[in-house]
Amino acid sequence: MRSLRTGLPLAALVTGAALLLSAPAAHAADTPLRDLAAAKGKVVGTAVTGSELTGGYGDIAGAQFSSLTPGNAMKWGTVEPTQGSFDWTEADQIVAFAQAHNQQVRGHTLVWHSQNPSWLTNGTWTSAQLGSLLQNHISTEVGRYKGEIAAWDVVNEPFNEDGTYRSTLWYTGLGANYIAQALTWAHAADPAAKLYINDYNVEGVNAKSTALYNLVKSLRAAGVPIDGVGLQAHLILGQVPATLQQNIQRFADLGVDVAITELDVRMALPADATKLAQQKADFKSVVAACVAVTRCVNVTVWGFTDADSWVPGTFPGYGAATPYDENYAPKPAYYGVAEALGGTTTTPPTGACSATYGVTSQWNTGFTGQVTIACTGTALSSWRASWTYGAGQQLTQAWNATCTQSGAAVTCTNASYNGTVPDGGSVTFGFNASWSGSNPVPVVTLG
Ligand code: G2I
Repeated sequence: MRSLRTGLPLAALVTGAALLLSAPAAHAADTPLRDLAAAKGKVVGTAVTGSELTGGYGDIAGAQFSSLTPGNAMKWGTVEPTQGSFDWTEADQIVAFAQAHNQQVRGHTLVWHSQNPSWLTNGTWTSAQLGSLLQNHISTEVGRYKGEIAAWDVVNEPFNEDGTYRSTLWYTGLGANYIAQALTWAHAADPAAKLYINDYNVEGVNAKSTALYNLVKSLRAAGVPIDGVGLQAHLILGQVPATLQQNIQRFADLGVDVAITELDVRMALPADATKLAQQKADFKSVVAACVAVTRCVNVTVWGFTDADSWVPGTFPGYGAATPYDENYAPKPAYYGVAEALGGTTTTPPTGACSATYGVTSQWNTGFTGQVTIACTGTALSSWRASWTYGAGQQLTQAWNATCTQSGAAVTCTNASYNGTVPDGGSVTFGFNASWSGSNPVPVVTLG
């Protein structure tokens, strides 16, 4: 039997005491995204947080994606918080996970105006000092991971919206040539890594993307090692640029690769079925534009779950920007990606409610558990959750639900006050139970 949610054998999931396992009403496509992408000659990736790479999050990251980008772990402020003292813990963890799962790593990012250590941004440096600091940083980090990184976002976000150079410590201190220098230093440290310039709001043909285009063209003409362009694609619902594919194509025609590096599609909360359907169409059209251009090599989402997205923290009132909901159930957007990669959807992705079982604490004879019922794109007015205990566990008490156990079969129905699960909302009930020997996590059925 295979988990509908992750595509992994269930046995592979049943590890760890507090593992969450859900039984979504909508079924994940049978073929993982990474296999669909491979059949199209593409790589599909996600940004990740190293500390999360266990349990259900790790299962999905490993099963569905063929590329990982550290969301923050390789930024200068993370790896060298104090000058000369390095912390590679999270970056190493992500690289090791990727290698264990036969995944590429996109290194992100070497030269940026943001998330730099304060010793760097607060220092006073001559141009020569700044140049050697940057060269050392690039040589150290790229050198450490030599042979292990498929592509580096060497320079991140160098342009203003009007196509002029952004005034950063690098531009101000070193002039526009910092870009060529950074690429050259990175190439010296790992000649096999593909070197990218990465920016946002450069998905369609506009002043900013044209400035990027002209820069790449001139770098190519000057023999500077530039292999690719990253289009971040932090998009707003319903606003995929009509010129996306044309724009990807014009970069490809310069002789560089293109990657969609940070795809997400944010919406005003709460999510509802109409918005989720639009989001599916948006994800699908972005992935389809990449599939249509041979040199578009990678589509990476900026976090695969709404539980791990930068959007709500930066745009209050907005969220639900990724292909999986906060309970790790695939959303319509997931199927949009799958369909653009040639996959077929086994059930209509109009909406789903899922039940997620978790053990919240456990002691030698008993444990406390909970089940969360969550809906996106649809709603419930009453519910029943049932499961079978496989190792003699016995319910002793339940709250926020009426539960009965007959033999191994447990059935819980809503209390008088919590039958309604709204679209975009959830309900949780809890229980105590006894166990001995082992306490395997059951699969919960809703119905
Ligand atoms: O801002 C979205 C992305 C735009 N393009 C470049 C990406 O590198 C950038 O990623 C985000 C991360 O996803 C966020 O996680 O960059 C943000 C910073 O500009 C990251 O946010 C930071 C928070 O601001 C910090 O408070 C927090 O300590 O994440 C840090 C680590 O969780």
